[in-house]
Amino acid sequence: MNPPPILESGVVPTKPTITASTCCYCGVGCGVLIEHDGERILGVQGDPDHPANFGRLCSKGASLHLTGDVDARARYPELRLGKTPARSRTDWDTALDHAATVFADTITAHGPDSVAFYISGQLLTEDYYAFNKLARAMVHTNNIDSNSRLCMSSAVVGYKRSLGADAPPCSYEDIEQSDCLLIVGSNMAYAHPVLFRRLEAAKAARPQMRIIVVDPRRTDTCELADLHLAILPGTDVALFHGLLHLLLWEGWIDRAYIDAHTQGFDELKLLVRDYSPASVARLCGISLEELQHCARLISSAPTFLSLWCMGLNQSTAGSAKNSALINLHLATGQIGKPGAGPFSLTGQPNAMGGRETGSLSNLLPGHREAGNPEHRAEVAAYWGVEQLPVTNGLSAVELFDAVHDGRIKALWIACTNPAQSLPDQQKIHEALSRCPCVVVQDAFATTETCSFADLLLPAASWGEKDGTVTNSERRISRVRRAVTPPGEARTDWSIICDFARRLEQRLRPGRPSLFDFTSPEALFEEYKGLTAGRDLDYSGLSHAVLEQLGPQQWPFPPGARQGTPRLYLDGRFSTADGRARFIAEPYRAAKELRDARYPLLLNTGRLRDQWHGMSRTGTAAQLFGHAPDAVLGLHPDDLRQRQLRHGDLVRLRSRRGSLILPVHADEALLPGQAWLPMHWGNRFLKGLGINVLTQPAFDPLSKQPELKISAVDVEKVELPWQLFVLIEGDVQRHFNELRPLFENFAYANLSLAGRDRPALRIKAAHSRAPDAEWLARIDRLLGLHEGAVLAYDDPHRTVGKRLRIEDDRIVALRLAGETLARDWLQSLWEEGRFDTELRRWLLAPLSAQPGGDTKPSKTLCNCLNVSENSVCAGIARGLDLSGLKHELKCGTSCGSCVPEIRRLLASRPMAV
Ligand SMILES: Nc1nc2c(c(=O)[nH]1)N[C@H]1C(S)=C(S)[C@@H](COP(=O)(O)OP(=O)(O)OC[C@H]3O[C@@H](n4cnc5c(=O)[nH]c(N)nc54)[C@H](O)[C@@H]3O)O[C@H]1N2
Ligand SMILES: Nc1nc2c(c(=O)[nH]1)N[C@H]1C(S)=C(S)[C@@H](COP(=O)(O)OP(=O)(O)OC[C@H]3O[C@@H](n4cnc5c(=O)[nH]c(N)nc54)[C@H](O)[C@@H]3O)O[C@H]1N2
Ligand code: SF4
Ligand SMILES: [Mo]
Repeated sequence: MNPPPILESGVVPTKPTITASTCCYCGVGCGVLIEHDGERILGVQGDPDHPANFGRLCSKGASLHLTGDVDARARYPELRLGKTPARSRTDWDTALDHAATVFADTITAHGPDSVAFYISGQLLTEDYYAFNKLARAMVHTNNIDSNSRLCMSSAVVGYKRSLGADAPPCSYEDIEQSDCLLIVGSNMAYAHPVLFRRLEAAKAARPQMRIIVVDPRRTDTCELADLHLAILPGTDVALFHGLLHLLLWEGWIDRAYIDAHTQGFDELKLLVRDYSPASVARLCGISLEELQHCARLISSAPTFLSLWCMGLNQSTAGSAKNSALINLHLATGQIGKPGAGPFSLTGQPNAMGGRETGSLSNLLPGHREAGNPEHRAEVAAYWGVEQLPVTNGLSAVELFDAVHDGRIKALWIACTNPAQSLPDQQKIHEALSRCPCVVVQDAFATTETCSFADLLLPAASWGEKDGTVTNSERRISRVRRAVTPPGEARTDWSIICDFARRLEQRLRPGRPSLFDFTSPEALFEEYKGLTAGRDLDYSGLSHAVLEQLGPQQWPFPPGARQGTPRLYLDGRFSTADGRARFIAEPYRAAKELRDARYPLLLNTGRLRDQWHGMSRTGTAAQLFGHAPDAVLGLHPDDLRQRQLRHGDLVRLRSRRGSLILPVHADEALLPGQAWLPMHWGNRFLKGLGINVLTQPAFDPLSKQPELKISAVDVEKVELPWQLFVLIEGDVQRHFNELRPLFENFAYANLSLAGRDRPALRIKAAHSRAPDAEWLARIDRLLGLHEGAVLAYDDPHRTVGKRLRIEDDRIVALRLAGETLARDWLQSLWEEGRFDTELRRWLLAPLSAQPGGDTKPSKTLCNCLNVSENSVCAGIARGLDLSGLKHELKCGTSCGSCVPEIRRLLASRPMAV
């Protein structure tokens, strides 16, 4: 943690305070200790007492205090009247009255289903509850869905139809205690790093533990695997059926368990008979031996646990994949005991809370169904309203279709960035620009969706709000406020309740308010009653109990003194007859197929140090060190076939749109596959973001879209005129001023660089040079038009170079025409060196860098700032992992880089 700041006078300010809270990123739900002075967050540390992480944090959690640049935050309500281009600042009363009037008028004129709410797995349970009550009890619509539709809805279907309730039955401890782990469609080394650290430690302590990773890519997670099955994308159902076929054939199933606790095995047996090992191996693109080896590992282990994430859920066969995996656990009796069970990893910090409070259009609070009349009656009675809406609500993709075709006329978006994260962005952008009223409630003003907001409501964010979240292991933790939100930003629950009261005055005047809540605690108290008697019953919990006992796992019924680590120990499931269900569904190929025009399959997912659309992580320069730019990965054979070289700019196109970006050789991929990180939207990369390529097709039951498979092709583009810009300081201002100037460029990638002195860095390319005035504007914005500026212009070759030097250091630079020296110059800037060679380079007509090729080196270890180049040099000197840790200190803090260092060690044999 940072030492307390020392004021200029030398006086140390009053002692910083520590507030315990929860990390706002992934579903591991790590406890964090926030060091602050009431106004500013000064540092974060892992909470040693939190049972999810016991003090650990990953690279994202450990840098939380470096994120959230106040210049990027939404600080004041802003309103656009009519379709004028700009919004102007307003006050909260005007903003919320305006929203209430528009929503009330729309509902009165077009009915309750003409409005919708699109919310997020990053809201707190109390926020969710307020939104749900607002939509269903007050507006009387089921049009409330969340980004969890893109994330967890297939797991919800899988658990519910196989086990009777949406309840992951395991604890993190079970991962450590298991004898055989099947990690499928999850890159937990990147996406759930602290859990992966716990797994690394468990495997080091018990090397006999077996780990199988099923993923078309060889990810960092594979560094821990005894067996990696690089199956063809989308073939998981065939794999699971093939495994069950083998287990049956070998007599490795648990007949007694099946007889006592399940239903439907005979039908499944009949189905999997057709999944012969040879045909399954062929379908999945693996060898027969690999398939058999996998079945043997599973069957010979005393305990077997599976972990999965988006590789299963984000699929048109997402529900089938989930149930086919759960089938394996039921058939082997590997559930309801320590070290065993089907354990879905949740993505967002409170995806679970969303499911508990009913925040998908088809759900209601307390694990109820919107389509079930009894459930509706129960909730209506609890809320004291006559009835709840009967019409089905729309799921995310359908909801935006309805915005597109005008059925939905007022849309409220909170804590999610659909103009970046939904598939088929062309359509989403059209929908949002057509929608008569878009309200966006976000903590950051910079997101792609904010550009469409007619009303922008500034929300408090991590470190500024109070409430609860539930992590992947059903554990409810407190989120606590440390500092005040910037400007006039307000907490989500209070925005919603305030809006709801104003809407009530218009829609049901004179009646007692349904939204008389004065604190998140009051919301929790009302909400928890809706869990009473249900499978998740946590009506025994309260904010006070959580203060006293610490984070607790549900169920936690009244009178409980501790939570419930495991479910189904007695083999009784949450179905009417207490039996789990085998689901017999055949393997179906993914909806979008390759053809001659689109011969590659594009897979998308996460990077280690970025979070989704980067509104928060994208404000911390050091989080760009590991992967600074959007790049497309292709297998080296595919590059060769297309005569592409590593680094070439390509046009990547799918049936829905296209994007220009550089291509890289990626040996972790199978030939025929392409890989793009999901994080880049239109702000950081010119274009409509990576989701302009992806398809909106969704699973018939879960309605979760297929974000992992799109048929694409690439072709080389010639963009000879290149630009490179680097400007230190005031990053957000420069971003906002410069980004609009690249609208007409074919390629423009913006990112942050550096650590202590952050800079904005832009790489751009175009078919021809822009006019002189455009370049002059850039120079003025960069402060390169006057003063201590070194300049060289070659009018014939249209090559231009500008450098601004202050205190013997580069502080701004711009290369136009060609940019060969950019990596060398960036390294000079990073090192704060004013090289004597600079002057010579500057005057040379060709701006090739002196001193050979400087290759950009990514930062492997974020915590201690160790580059890949230094690690490779260390390996060449003969260092092993512990030598590298000792000498370079890499991997000694959060450990997120250790799998990658292991991979480098394996691929570069040490010098002997
Ligand atoms: N660093 C970081 N961590 C995060 C997030 C983040 O943005 N950044 N987001 C959080 C959220 S919301 C989520 S949902 C999770 C997601 O966590 P993960 O699901 O682990 O992450 P992804 O990279 O989306 O996808 C996981 C893997 O699925 C593989 N895959 C693709 N298609 C298939 C297939 O057909 N079968 C199989 N078996 N595998 C396939 C991909 O190759 C990829 O390696 O991460 C959470 N954690
Ligand atoms: N191609 C592709 N697309 C994907 C995926 C993929 O794997 N591939 N994954 C999908 C998945 S699993 C997910 S979960 C989604 C995520 O997609 P999004 O939900 O769009 O992701 P975020 O960027 O996290 O959006 C959260 C927003 O909430 C804001 N915010 C943060 N804290 C607060 C707060 O306290 N209050 C409010 N009101 N706002 C806040 C942030 O600034 C940000 O704009 O992306 C999906 N899209
Ligand atoms: S693993 Fe990392 S991102 Fe996830 S909760 Fe823990 S610190 Fe936060
Ligand atoms: Mo997610």
